[in-house]
Amino acid sequence: MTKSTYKKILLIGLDNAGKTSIVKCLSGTKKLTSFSEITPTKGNEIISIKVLDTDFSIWDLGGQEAFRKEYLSNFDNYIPGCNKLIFVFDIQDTKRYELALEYFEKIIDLTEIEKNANNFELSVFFHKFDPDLIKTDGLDKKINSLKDRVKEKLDSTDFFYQIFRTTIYAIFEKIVVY
Ligand SMILES: Nc1nc2c(ncn2[C@@H]2O[C@H](COP(=O)(O)OP(=O)(O)OP(=O)(O)O)[C@@H](O)[C@H]2O)c(=O)[nH]1
Ligand SMILES: [Mg+2]
Repeated sequence: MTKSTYKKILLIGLDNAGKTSIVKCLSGTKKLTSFSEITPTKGNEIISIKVLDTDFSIWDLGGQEAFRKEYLSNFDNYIPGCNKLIFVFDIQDTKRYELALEYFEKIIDLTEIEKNANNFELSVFFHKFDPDLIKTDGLDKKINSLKDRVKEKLDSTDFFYQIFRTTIYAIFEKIVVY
């Protein structure tokens, strides 16, 4: 029997970015109405999910201001042993791009100082990239400059990173039945 591995994931971003909804998707929620029952996360919640031989421990760090301050002051309570950090930006919340970037940059600085797991990875989710999103010229430009700022920050580190577009509304399926 193969030994199961353990991976710790930190999910970070401003309040309302969609972190808890993403966890629900990752845990395989089929009940779509459960998404409307999600309330803002108070502090941090640790969710365990087993996928094949890996036990994932997902730390969903509620993003309200008081909690953000706590993580930034005591990041050494959160980052040790972390294998993957996912930072979530709500790309529809253009008014708070600056605030989100400020938080992101502080988290990256602290991660550089504190992280100690081997093969640590970093992902950035450009979330709420919904299929019906109306991408006006203005929004496109804002998203591109957000991407440039994120890249600029991460290129100054030696982290391996990837940036993804994500949405919880990717529900169309096409499966051959005949
Ligand atoms: N349009 C859209 N809305 C989303 C998406 N993902 C989440 N939401 C909505 O965004 C709101 C906030 O979602 P949460 O998952 O509670 O956000 P959070 O980042 O956990 O917020 P905190 O717990 O306060 O840090 C909810 O109304 C969700 O339904 C998405 O992909 N697209
Ligand atoms: Mg939450």
